[in-house]
Amino acid sequence: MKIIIGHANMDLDCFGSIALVKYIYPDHQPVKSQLVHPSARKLYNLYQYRFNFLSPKDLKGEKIEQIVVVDTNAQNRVKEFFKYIEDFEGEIEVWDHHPSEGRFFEQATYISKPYGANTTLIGMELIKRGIKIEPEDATIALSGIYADTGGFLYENVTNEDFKVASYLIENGASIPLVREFLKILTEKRQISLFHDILNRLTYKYVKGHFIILSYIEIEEQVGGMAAVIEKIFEVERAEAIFCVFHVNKKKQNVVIARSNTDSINVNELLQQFNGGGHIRAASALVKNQSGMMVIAELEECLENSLKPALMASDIMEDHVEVIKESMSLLEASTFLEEIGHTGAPVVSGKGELTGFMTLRDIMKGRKNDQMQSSVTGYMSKNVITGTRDITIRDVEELLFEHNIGHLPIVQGRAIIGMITRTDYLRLVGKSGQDSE
Ligand SMILES: [Mn+2]
Repeated sequence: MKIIIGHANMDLDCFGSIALVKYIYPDHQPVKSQLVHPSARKLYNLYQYRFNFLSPKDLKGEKIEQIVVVDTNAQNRVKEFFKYIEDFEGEIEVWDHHPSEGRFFEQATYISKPYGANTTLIGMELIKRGIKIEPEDATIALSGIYADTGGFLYENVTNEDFKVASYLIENGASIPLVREFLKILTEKRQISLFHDILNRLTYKYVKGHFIILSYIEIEEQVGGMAAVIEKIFEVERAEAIFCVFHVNKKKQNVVIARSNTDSINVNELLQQFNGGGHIRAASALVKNQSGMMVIAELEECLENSLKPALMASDIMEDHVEVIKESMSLLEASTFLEEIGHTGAPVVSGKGELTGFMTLRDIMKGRKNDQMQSSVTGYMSKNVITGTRDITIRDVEELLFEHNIGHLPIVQGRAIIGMITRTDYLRLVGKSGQDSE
């Protein structure tokens, strides 16, 4: 017998991988993990008949000649299958998109590339071989790619993910179905939990980071709590969220944390509660403690371990080109052209900030034929400024609320730096995101 297996707690990318890998190994039987991840249950319910899954128990007493492993390379994530396989001497082929995690199967053949989704890895092979697939499989596979790349928005997304997505559309994948499978709050109790938590969020600034804390009591643990937290995190503007669920029946606390910046490592933070996970997604189980105690400890932990957030002084340009009050509009216009800027702060003889002059202001003067008059009559005098210790979040708010392209950073009335939209875009453009 030859089999295909994925990781325990099968998710959409796992199903997508199996749907495609069947075209490469038509004689292999897929075997299903005992657990299906809540995010993949709907798809599984609707399509299980297509896969014809065996369960791990069916492997008992069978002679297994070859095992194809998809979407994982970690032996502890496939141990439920190996439990039933005796004296395995066959071949193992691993199709996995986590190459950075190393190679844990000895003597296995590896097909490994760091694409956003594992489904992509297999899809690229189908494209290479010119294989056409059925629309149902294309839909399943496309759901896998959407899930693992966060709808092509996670930093892990690659050119190949888009290529395979396009191939799947060509083969009849249904976007309405994919959209249906990607809804993460699928159960009524998830939605009511979503509202309960939203009503009880506490916002907190810790060393310049904007953090959400939430505490909620529930009777018993339900599936899909992490999905609820992720949905809340999606609509809120915080950099990290920590939710403590106090489970009354068991008198224990489930802590779920998410972060959207590598500067808040929730894995390290929750290790202090014997939990863990990834930099941006982690959880912990805390027994024999009141939920409020856990919240208090979390706050203390954050105060002690968070590094200060980036401040204006970290991203501002120190050297600022300024227009002098004594200049005429014509001089200011030539000056802006020389430095290649669309605007600059205006300073008095004492070097104090008194206004801001843009090319648009100069245009007004040109229309009125006033190019020889002083900049002071045409500059805007109400200048929005920041100080060196405001956070990036404050900078963002100032830029967008006032719809300005330049934010002079001042100390008293002296200009000490400048942040532009370009600086902001550069900073946000390089911030990272986690992958599955
Ligand atoms: Mn995956």
